[in-house]
Amino acid sequence: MRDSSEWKPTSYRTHTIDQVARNGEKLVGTKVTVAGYAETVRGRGAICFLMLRDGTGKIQAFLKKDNMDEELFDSIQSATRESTIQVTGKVAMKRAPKVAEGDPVPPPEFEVNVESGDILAHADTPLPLGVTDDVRVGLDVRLDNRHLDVRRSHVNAMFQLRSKVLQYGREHLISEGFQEINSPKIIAAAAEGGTNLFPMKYFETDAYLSQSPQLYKQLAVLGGLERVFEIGPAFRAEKHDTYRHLNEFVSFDIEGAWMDDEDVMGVQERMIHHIWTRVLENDQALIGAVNEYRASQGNDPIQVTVPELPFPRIPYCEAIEIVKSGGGEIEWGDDIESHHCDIIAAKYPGFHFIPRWPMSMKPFYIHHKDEEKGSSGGQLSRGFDLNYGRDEMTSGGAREHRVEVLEQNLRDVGLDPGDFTFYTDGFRYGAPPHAGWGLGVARLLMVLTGAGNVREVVLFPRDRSRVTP
Ligand code: AMO
Repeated sequence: MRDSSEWKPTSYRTHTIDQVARNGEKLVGTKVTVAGYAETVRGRGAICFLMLRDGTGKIQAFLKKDNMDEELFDSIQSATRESTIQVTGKVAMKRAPKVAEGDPVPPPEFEVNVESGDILAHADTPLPLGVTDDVRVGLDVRLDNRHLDVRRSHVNAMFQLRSKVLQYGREHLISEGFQEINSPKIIAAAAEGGTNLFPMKYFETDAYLSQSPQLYKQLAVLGGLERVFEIGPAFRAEKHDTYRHLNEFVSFDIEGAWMDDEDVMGVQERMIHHIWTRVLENDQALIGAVNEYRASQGNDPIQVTVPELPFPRIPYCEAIEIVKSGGGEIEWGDDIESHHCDIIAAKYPGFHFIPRWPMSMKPFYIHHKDEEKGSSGGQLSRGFDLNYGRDEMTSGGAREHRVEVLEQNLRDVGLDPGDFTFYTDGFRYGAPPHAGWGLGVARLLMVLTGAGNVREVVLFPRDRSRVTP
């Protein structure tokens, strides 16, 4: 399932299983060492077939008592499923299955004729979770046993897709001149409002876990780095219990100098376009593994369709009108909730931006949209969201770069500018206008993989009732 063609041998194997399977013809007669999990062990008496699986594929190992140490033969024959086993032997072509006349001849398959080996670790029985059998288990059991859950091929594929999304996102931003930074996660002041911070003891003083790299990515830009991005954890002490909220999530953030809200929406849509294009080009096998599982559960396949550029922009005021005309109850100044999003998504089924939110609904660092008022006369902002279906993927905006206005914004939301001097001082010596956004990685993955819950695409999720494993 993974392209391991460039992987080097390690102390435990000369080849990955996929390398043997792909190069079988060349390797026939060559001695190889492979290692993996025992998926099935069949055969009684003097012969035994071991199906061995590593992270790259599966191969049959053929064992004959006469050809090897008897004790080792017996222990492999009685090995429990998922035990880890290393085998050494010559590659051979498997006997071709009979095909009816006129039917296409399948490509040759290869096996390893085992001469020696080792059981590296025995698996306990019973397994708390079937790895290859289709046993339905709830999400909680899966998460309690994530170490086994990830061995399942569609789950493994989802986490490979997660890694690809980060890789393609990174490569796109680098191509647009952004550089990667790492901001502190132990902080003294809230970026997104003070109520949902996790407090922590920090030597003799109090500190918090960071909710967002917001203030620090801005400081990096003010400091002259111009275009930065960060992929890192964010912590929110919210008591939500939904399919899309976690208390720790990975936020994919950018910030750019000499840019406004429209400029960074452009960066966002080009990045998503690039991610989808690359997945379509390179990762059909991963999508296939997810779809194979979906089919087994009676679900429609996911389809990777590269979204058209530009994404629609539906300004907040227009979004409110769409919701109203679709029968939704909403007033100017209200948040756009999931059930409202459904009405908008019926008209705009793909990714769509909702720019120009009321200033009163956006954080203090967002820039006013000076020249424009909302339909009710309320102040609009240069803040936007990116939505897909009923979910918000991203929020962002142009930032307030005038220090007097910024301090007033802080006072307006009941915060003391004196607590933010580490941040506001960054604006005192010349501050370029700048903008940025923060994207929830797991939410984007829900769109790509068809997952119904962010927990499916987060390795070890943290929510109100889960801090282990
Ligand atoms: P915001 O708070 O909207 O904005 O967060 C940005 C994006 O992060 C994701 N997200 C979450 N994902 C899972 N669980 C959560 N509890 C959670 N909270 C947020 C969402 C959301 O759109 N500083 C701004 C960004 C900016 O303006 O640059 C911020 O953090 O997908």
